[in-house]
Amino acid sequence: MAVLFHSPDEDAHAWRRALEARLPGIELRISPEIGDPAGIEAALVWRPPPGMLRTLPNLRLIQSLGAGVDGLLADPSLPEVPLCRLVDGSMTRSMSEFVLALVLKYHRRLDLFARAQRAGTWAFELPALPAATRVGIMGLGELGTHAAGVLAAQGFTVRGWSRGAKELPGCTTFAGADGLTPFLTGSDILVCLLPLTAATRGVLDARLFAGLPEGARLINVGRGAHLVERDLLAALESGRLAHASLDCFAEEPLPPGHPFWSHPGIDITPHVAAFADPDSAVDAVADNLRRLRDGRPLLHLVDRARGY
Ligand code: NDP
Ligand code: OXD
Repeated sequence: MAVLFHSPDEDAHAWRRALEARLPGIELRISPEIGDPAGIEAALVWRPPPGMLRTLPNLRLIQSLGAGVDGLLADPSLPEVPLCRLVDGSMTRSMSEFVLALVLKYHRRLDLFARAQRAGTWAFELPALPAATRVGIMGLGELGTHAAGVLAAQGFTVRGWSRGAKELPGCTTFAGADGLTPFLTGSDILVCLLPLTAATRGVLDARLFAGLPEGARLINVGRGAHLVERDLLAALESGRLAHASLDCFAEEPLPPGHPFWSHPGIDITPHVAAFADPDSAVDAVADNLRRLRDGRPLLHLVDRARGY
């Protein structure tokens, strides 16, 4: 089976080695060297240029190399073949690690101490116990559920919000539009781990910030377009939000001169919250390729109507 590989952010040769070890005989064609497009039956992709997949007449599977498929679904010419997203333990663990690091930064007041240092102030303050810090996670899917467990194990008070009702051990859960207000009221640190869909675009806006406790912190590891940027700047200005940690941006890389770069209330990371190590993620990808070959049901299919 010939399989296209396109991912500007990853080591294609590491993926080739890992796939060949699991699927002897696989023909991995690394873009732009794709050979005869008619021979390609599956595409393993992260951020392919719009229109690229439309040129493959015999494509039967689009396997995203990322968890989020908003970029793929934004391509109006995306072929109507099964689209699967990446669910992988290494990615899930790296996201939880990152969220925990940022929650600890806020819980231990490291943002305030950094500010105090810049002002030359000895801002002595001991932290409360983790249980006194309420962390609210928007999105209780593969990543949000795991992060909730890691935070709960660390002793934080964890709350979660999802579209449909869920029960998670150690986490108070809320669902849907009716659950949003009570969820927000009790979230000192808000973590966005939603997929970007028509329903969630711009969800992190002034109205939502107004529902949080005064001085709340925001961690956005979902997508940049979840956030209404001017509303964040206004919320930081008014003190409604004390600080924000942003990993994803509407435009990436964040353009030079963007007000977020120099804002004292914003920490920026360059979309690195979670990553899939090929030696781990290859198992999920190889499994779906085998399923495709054998005509068995694919795993982690995206519901295109829902958008995730
Ligand atoms: P999942 O599809 O497993 O989970 C999505 C969760 O969001 C589900 O709990 C779902 O609810 C909930 N949700 C979706 N729409 C709504 C809505 N309208 N209102 C309330 N809840 C909603 O996704 P993952 O956990 O695997 O990934 C989440 C996102 O994380 C990705 O889409 C991507 O954008 C981002 N990501 C960022 C990375 C980074 O490095 N910054 C790396 C990887 C992912 P329900 O359970 O009811 O369906
Ligand atoms: C993803 C990402 O969606 O890296 O996997 O953002």
